[in-house]
Amino acid sequence: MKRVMLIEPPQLRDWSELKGELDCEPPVGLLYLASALREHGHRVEVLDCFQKGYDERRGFNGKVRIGLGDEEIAERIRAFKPEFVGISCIFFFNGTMARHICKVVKGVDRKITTIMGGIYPTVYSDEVIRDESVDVVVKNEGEVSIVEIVNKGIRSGIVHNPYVEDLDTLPFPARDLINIDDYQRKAFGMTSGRKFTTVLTSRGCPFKCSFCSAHKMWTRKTRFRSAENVLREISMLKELYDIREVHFIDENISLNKERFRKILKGLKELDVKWTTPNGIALFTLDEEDVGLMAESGCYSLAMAYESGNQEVLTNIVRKPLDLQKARRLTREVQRRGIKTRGFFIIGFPGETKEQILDTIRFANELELDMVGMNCLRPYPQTDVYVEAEKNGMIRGCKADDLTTKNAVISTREFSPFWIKSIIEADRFLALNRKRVKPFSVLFREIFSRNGMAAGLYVLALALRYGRRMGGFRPRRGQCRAREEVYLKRLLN
Ligand code: B12
Ligand code: SF4
Repeated sequence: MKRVMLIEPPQLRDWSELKGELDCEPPVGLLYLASALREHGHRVEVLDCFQKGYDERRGFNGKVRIGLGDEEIAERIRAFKPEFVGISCIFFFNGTMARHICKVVKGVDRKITTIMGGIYPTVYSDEVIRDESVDVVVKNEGEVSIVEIVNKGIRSGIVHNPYVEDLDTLPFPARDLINIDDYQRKAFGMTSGRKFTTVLTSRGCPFKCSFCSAHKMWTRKTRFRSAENVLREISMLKELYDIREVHFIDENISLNKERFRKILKGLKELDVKWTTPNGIALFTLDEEDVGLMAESGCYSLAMAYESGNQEVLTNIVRKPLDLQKARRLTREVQRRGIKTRGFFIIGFPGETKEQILDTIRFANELELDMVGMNCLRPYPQTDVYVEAEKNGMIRGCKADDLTTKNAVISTREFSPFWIKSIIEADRFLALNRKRVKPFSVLFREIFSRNGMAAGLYVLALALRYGRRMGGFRPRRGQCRAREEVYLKRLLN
């Protein structure tokens, strides 16, 4: 039996990201590693520095570090006395922080073996292994490798194992090592208020969107857990932790229709609400699916449209999404009373300013409940990265710079500054204004609340619609005309 500590590092963010509530979800990857290690008789502790120090902010390398401080982390390592410490880095822009935590571990005891895994060390393995605080780098999926390292006592080098073929053979994530109650914040900006947690039902996506880095981690072959295995996990979550809502964090949960529909049927029977905060691929769905999703407890959906211009979507983003279909399905989702959130990306090499404005018009037209307008981050080894680098569009850009609000690409058409100003402009463009809901949805929302809560909700609605009718807030038609004038100004 060996003692292994698994660490989720603090997160580095841009100061501008601190405006809203930050998402904080359980480190599912580490929990999968923990259960694999425990199956082999090892003792494991999980330290989520981001969650444990959620309210702590410190300056770090010109950014803000959110999470526990070094002294507190060192103290916890001293208390557990691990022989191995695994550090996760699933974000490119958190690489410097993850390496810093390896240094903290070595500061406690140089004899502890540090292991780093996740997409950052997978892509930058040769560079990361040269860091004197990092002993072992794991490429790609971690369950088999971490067990091999600890069992064999591997103390240095790059470890790379084949993928687990049958995901049903993996034990469920060791959620008893965290406190699920600590993760009940407004995850990804959405929750219906029930006790929730995240579940992963598949790994990998076969599509070739030019900006996406998923295949670097999982390849383009999708491996699915069986519907039965997924439903068993959810039923266990309900029994053990009283979970009433599930957030599916798959890249593409609806890819295999038959399996997806089986999961929907099971969710309905389990009476659990659900959502897809990481996005659902609209091009894999039809109207019938949307109906089944609503009936099975889906209350909110994030949808990845990326662009509102078909030419950009097809030829530059290379996402197989038809915008007419996207419009139709979005209306259907809204008609079913499901909340909508849309993800968009602007600033692709080859995109024109006018095409970027089409994306804003499209986002506006859909009247989503929430719009996530992001600038393109050229993740290493993706198609957009290769093209932008070849054409000198991202000079001097490092992994640390690939944060959500930071534009780094400059083309003949636009500068990073222009892209940033468009992102900032989304609040003037009223993209996130409240949608006028159909009466059937309003009634359902009122009657699903009881007593006092229903009364307050009706009052809030009356105020909102009163302001709109009284002319304090522009009506939809007026808003569009005003926005169009604003957009035209942005072109210059
Ligand atoms: C949950 C989640 C979060 C959670 C993080 C929770 C956590 N600590 O894990 C929260 C809400 C905090 C979050 C935030 C963001 N996220 Co996020 N998130 C995810 C999501 C949906 C699931 C992660 C997960 O659990 N995967 C499942 C597990 C099994 O995989 P895994 O974590 O990669 O772990 C495996 C391997 O990587 C490896 N491994 C991992 N760690 C270690 C450690 C060791 C020692 C070893 C040996 C192996 C190992 O083994 C694991 C098991 O096989 C992914 C998408 C996805 N499906 O992966 C996006 C994803 C990671 N997020 C992404 C992004 C962009 C963001 C945000 C910028 C979004 C935003 N606009 O705010 C922020 C940034 C946060 C920040 N500044 O640091 C991108 C990252 C892109 C990149 N390559 O950098 C992803 C890939 C989504 C996407 N397709 O674009 N996110
Ligand atoms: S569909 Fe989603 S996960 Fe698949 S390649 Fe495109 S962006 Fe990546």
